[in-house]
Amino acid sequence: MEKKEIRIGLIGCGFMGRTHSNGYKRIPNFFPDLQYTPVMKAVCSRTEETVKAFAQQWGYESYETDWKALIARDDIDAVDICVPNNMHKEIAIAAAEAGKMVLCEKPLSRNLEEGKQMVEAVRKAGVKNTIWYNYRRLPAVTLAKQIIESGKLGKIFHYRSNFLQDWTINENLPQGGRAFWRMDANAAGSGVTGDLLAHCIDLAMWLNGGIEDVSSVTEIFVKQRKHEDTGHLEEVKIDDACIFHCHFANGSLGLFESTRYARGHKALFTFEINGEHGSLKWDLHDLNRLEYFNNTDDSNVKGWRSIHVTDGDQPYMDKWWVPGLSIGYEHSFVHQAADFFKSLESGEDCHPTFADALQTQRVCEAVIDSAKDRQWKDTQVEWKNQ
Ligand code: SOE
Repeated sequence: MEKKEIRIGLIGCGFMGRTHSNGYKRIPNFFPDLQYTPVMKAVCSRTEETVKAFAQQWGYESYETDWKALIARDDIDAVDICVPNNMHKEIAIAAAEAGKMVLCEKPLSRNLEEGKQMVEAVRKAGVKNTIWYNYRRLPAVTLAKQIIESGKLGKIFHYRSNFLQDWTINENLPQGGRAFWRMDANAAGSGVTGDLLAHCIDLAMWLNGGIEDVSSVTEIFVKQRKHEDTGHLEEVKIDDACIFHCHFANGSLGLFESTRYARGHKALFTFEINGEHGSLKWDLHDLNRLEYFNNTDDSNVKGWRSIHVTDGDQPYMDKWWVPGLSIGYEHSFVHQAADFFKSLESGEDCHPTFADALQTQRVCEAVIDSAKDRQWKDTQVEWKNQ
């Protein structure tokens, strides 16, 4: 079969640049039936030495040091944005205006206003777009979605989710710069809300529908940190920790917590959903397992079952090894890339689109506002199971 090539221009060569590049590289090997295939045409980063080395290491044909030059190239079909959040808007809008498809690392933007402009730009240009909320594409998480959609859990009462880390406890850690931009409000927009809770919220709404209103508290534990750009001690303005509760449109209650101060936890992303007939729970540290309690089981064998989601008839797993053999974090990006190319075949959207991710942005903004004003906030979310 003659493949249609999609020439990728990646902007940013940090941690996320690597995850996305790995995603593209695995496509021809593990998704050989796709009609579309990526060509790793160019990568862009400001420092020539860094970007040149990245291009060689990951197999990009060329490199640029100015993202505008990359977008201007005729031999780029899709722009993939892997830079800090404060650059998402400008690059995404320029790429869309140049008629390129746009893939963008999460979160969509620093805030709702920027997100709205990005959504409008891709809508106006009519270009394909997606946001890399990668955890949707882990087989165990996709299986959870299938079980929930089958109605087996019945009426949903509760949804709870955590994302716990501990990497910023050290008060001598700076803010800003290449390594610590996630701690700089100007670069990131928010702290754990946009960085970690955004994942929890994206999954929560995908699995359990729209979030209507929120009430939250946030905390900044270390009030001042040296800024890498200025060298001065500056006020910390990102949320170090955030807890919120909410109402879902389906009548269930939600409870969410995220922090970078949970000593011992590196990336403990979890969710649990409780329905009338059953419950599901999942955790990133054991990402191939889905725990399922089915209240309709015979009473003498009723209990939590631990499903090792590695069989060929479970989501995505027919593409990998043989039943029982695990896959990892990086595969979620391979799956997202594959789903993107598949969506080019079908002409359907590759969810979450920018418009879907804007709904997550609405919740994030309401969470931040609620903590600031110490009041419940409506989210204005419009969710149609994206
Ligand atoms: C933060 O440490 C971080 O890398 C997030 O930015 C990612 O989105 C998350 O998947 C893992 O943690």
